[in-house]
Amino acid sequence: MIRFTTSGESHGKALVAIIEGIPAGLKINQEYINKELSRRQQGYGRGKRMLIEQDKAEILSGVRHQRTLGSPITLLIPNKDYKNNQDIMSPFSYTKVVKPLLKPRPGHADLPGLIKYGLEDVRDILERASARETAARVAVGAVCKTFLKEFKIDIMSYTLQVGNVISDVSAVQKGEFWKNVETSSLKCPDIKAELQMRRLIDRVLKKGDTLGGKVVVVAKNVPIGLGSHTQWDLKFDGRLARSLISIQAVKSVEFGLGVKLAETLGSAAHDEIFYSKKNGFYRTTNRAGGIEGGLSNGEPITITCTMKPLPSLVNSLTSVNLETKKMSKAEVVRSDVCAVASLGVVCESALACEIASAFKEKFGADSLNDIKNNFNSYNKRQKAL
Ligand code: EPS
Repeated sequence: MIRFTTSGESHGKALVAIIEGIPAGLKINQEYINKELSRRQQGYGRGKRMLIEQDKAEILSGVRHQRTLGSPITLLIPNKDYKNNQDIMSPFSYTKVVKPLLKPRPGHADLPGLIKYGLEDVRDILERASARETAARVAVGAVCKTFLKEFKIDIMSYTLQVGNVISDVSAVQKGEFWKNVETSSLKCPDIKAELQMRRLIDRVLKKGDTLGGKVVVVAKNVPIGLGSHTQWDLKFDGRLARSLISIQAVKSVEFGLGVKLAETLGSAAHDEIFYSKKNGFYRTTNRAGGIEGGLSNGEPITITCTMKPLPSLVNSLTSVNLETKKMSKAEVVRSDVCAVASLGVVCESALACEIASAFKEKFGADSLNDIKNNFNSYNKRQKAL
């Protein structure tokens, strides 16, 4: 198993992540981790906070002379904005009076969080609920992606939709697709749609509102047989869905054809099986999104995630003052208009961690070389079929 935990508040001193289960002998490249962190920070529609932060991860443990030791890996990402919030976030004494935030924002963890934890200041909840935490997940994801790359497993994502603007993916030339995604300010392969998305973001910003959207995340070269049909909590789609739906603001996760399956006939909903001596078993469609019966089937894992419009609104919604119990507008705090482009990178990371974990369970060992041996012998068995 590979597992991780994160810690840290949005405007506190730093975010921390501890990853356990990465095998020994994996070469870690700090620049790659920082590149992934920077990809997450980009995107048209992000707020002013992104002008303050330039995320970099410091490795505190688990890596020696660029190689993993098999021990827990600790990553630390300082929050540059801490210096502007030292009184607000001080663990002990503070010099200035810090006014509590008393009007919970609908759609956030503010109200249920305060009630559950018996606290009074909305900030006590929002600091940890903030999507700033996803920076730590991306640092973890970069380590897991590094592990998966040893087995040629690649994970990428693109923006399918922002608000009501949908990219016409079929109109994009195959050779241009991923090039467009990485150069697009919204990670959108369809350049025309990207322009419309940007205009929409500009209009919505002026109104003090926010936008959601959809991203598609794809994992290529995942071997057949990750996950299992034998028990509910071993099913691969269930595991991947949990890792993705736990990302801040993600409200739905669809595999392959997803919700379209409701209106599709059975004869057009599945991926027929073919065989050739050269390719072994193969498919000509991937409607299942690479998972059948809770097991990866060797096709690209293809998942669409929907993000709700961010609930921190400049034109804020109706709420109640916690002290007076009088109707009031919710707190207005700095935020983004649209974070869909960042979501893609976070989804890649979440997927990388869960795939890496299932991969290690299947081919498990403490050293990377032992895992490679197990993987090669499994591939040999498959080829002999
Ligand atoms: C967020 C609010 C904004 C975002 C933040 C997520 O932060 P702030 O309140 O400091 O302006 O910028 O995202 C990040 C800081 C980040 O690194 O992605 C929220 O409320 O979730």
